Amino acid sequence: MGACVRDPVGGPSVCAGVGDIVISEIRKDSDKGDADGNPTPSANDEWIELYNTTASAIDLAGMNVNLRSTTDAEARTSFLIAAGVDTTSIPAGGYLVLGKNQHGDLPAHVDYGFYDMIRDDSPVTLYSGSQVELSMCGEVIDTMIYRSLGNAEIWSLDGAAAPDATFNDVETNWCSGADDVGTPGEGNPTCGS
Ligand SMILES: [Ca+2]
Ligand SMILES: [Ca+2]
Repeated sequence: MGACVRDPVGGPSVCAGVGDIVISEIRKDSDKGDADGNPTPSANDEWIELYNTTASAIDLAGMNVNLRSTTDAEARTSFLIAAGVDTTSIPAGGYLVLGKNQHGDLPAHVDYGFYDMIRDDSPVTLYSGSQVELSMCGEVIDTMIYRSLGNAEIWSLDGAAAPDATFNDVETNWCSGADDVGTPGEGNPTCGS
């Protein structure tokens, strides 16, 4: 992890390095709001699980999460993880779950809510056939791509090894869960088990 000069308008105090934070599991929901069509927290909402590969906690405030379709250049959006109400620090060797929920009104398995970043004309969602990219201090920290995922489906990085920014580039290292609950905030099961 490399330190960077603090941005004068409130950027991150410390920048995560490439591969420090890894996308390890996602739950897709193609609706504009959450899966219920409202912001009330529930187990049905979209989320993205991140893993900290380093030996230090990292404050993710200032990290951008970019979502874009791999087939439709117009289908793209992004949101910034902002310091404030919700948890933005990801523990060493631990997880942080970003959920499509309102700040301060989160289900138990979500640490940070991004529902508030949704505008009617620009829904934040995991597009079907999507690239998810994390960037911080102008550097891409991790990217993962999946080709297709049905609504309310879980996509989990194989839990046989610790999440890794290169390992998660390979689609065959991911698998769909047997249920639509997944393991947000916890290690993933081994694919095929
Ligand atoms: Ca990657
Ligand atoms: Ca998990």
